[in-house]
Amino acid sequence: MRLIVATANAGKLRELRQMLEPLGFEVLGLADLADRPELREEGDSFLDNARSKAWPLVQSLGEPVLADDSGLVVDALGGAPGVRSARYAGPRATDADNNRKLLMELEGVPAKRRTAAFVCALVLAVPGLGEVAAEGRVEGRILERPRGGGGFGYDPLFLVEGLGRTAAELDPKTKNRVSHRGRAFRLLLPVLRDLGRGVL
Ligand code: ITT
Repeated sequence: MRLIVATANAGKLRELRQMLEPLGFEVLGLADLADRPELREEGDSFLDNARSKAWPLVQSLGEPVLADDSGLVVDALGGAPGVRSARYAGPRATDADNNRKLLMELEGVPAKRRTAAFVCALVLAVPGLGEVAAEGRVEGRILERPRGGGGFGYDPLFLVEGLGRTAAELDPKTKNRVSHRGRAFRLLLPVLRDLGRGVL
């Protein structure tokens, strides 16, 4: 069974594919679709934004869609970059630009006040049925310089609570086990299994 993942982010797609393929799904990202509606993310919550990526696609394709909206919430920055994580350093910001801006904003903030969390909202929207949503979270701390070559986005700056390693120092399986995305995914697992088996 096909499952469209409403993302243009290659890092997210890679991780979600690793989680979904063992359930028997053929996973397609936005880049695999011939034409797609413009997806807007203007909400103030990860959940609203995930919904607004999932439903226009369900409407235009008539098949199930999984959407991910995620980001980094930094306590010393009042929750920023939050839902604006992808565009933190500007509308066309790269991961490197965003990481640079984050380090600048946190300059002089001591280690014990650099607490943060990654949050991920997943919405599975199924035509004619409705949606299920889940949110996952992982706690951590922002380092003063990047470490590790894996993952994507803010991973090299995010020291995962209790592991002593950044998210970019984890192998893909370990990242999926402890990450915000992995946690949200496991909450949706029973429904995804039923969808995959065609009994939803
Ligand atoms: P789509 O909307 O097409 O899915 P996007 O990259 O714009 O792609 P978001 O609006 O959800 O997605 O932004 C997510 C931001 O948070 C983006 O800057 C990511 O780099 C960052 N992010 C999310 N999950 C992450 C993770 O597991 N590791 C590192 N950074 C992450």
